[in-house]
Amino acid sequence: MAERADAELGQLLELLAGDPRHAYRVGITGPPGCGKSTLTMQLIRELRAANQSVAVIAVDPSSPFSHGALLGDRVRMTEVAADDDVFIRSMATRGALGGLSASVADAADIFDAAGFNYLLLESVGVGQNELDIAQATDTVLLVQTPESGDDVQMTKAGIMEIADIFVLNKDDREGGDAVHAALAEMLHVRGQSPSPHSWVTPIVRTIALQSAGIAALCGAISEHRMFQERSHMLEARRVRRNLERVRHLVQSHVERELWSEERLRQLERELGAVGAAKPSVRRIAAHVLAEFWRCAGSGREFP
Ligand SMILES: Nc1nc2c(ncn2[C@@H]2O[C@H](COP(=O)(O)OP(=O)(O)OP(=O)(O)O)[C@@H](O)[C@H]2O)c(=O)[nH]1
Ligand SMILES: [Mg+2]
Repeated sequence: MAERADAELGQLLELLAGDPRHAYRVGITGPPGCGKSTLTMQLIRELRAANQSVAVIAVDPSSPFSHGALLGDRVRMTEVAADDDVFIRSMATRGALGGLSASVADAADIFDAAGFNYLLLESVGVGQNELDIAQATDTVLLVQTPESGDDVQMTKAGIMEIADIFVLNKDDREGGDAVHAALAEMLHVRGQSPSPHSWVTPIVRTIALQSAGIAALCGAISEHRMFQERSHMLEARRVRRNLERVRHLVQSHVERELWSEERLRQLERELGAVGAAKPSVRRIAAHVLAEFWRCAGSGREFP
């Protein structure tokens, strides 16, 4: 429903607004096939054992990397399908208004109001996705594997920095120690030192297929949550998130108003007109803006 972003959804979100409940949002991202879905399944088990209800959104980035893996995920996830306190759905990002973070945030509002304790958000890390995940969640798990040795050095700094917790999954395979060392070195270079005011990104080693390391991972998530609550960073993170959402909504509304098909065609004609001296692009832009403000001020519709 949140993908439709229509008036109905707007009304529903309006009704839900002001509900003080919050599902704690955990993002699980990392390269294709690193074990995100398997880890998600294990986290569901662990959280259910602690009597926590869990909603899961598996984001399908509609990219050539996903190879229809989501279908496989769904099959595996039928294991928990009968449990009323677990809700799983996948969302396509293709064509979603405002991209991943906007539609996920709308869906998350609905899960909040439904009273879920946790919301897990799985998304394959490609391009902009990781940054959207960080935007939409309270704790980000960045999953690596023993095979991601060279990637640790190569991954853009900005991506590594979104990790609140590193998960080194598939630790049953060769090479885990080297990747662990590379991650630890990177964190050291970043100058992380323990203090009550800064979070030291832990590296948790797991074998999701064998349920190994999952309790430690849940422990790390709880600690990050408590750290953020104590330091009021959680509140700040949620305020920042909502600020971005408001900004996005306003921006896309203004964009839609400004750039009708008709206006774009008209501008194309103006810019392509032969003969008479053409006004500069700056002058045309100023003209469009002036017209827009005039209409906004007078309550008239922008032509
Ligand atoms: N050896 C080993 N294999 C694992 C482990 N965890 C997951 N796998 C396997 O790795 C493959 C991919 O796992 P998924 O959980 O689907 O990975 P994913 O990151 O969700 O994949 P995408 O959503 O396609 O990006 C599957 O065949 C899993 O069984 C592990 O700890 N050790
Ligand atoms: Mg998956």
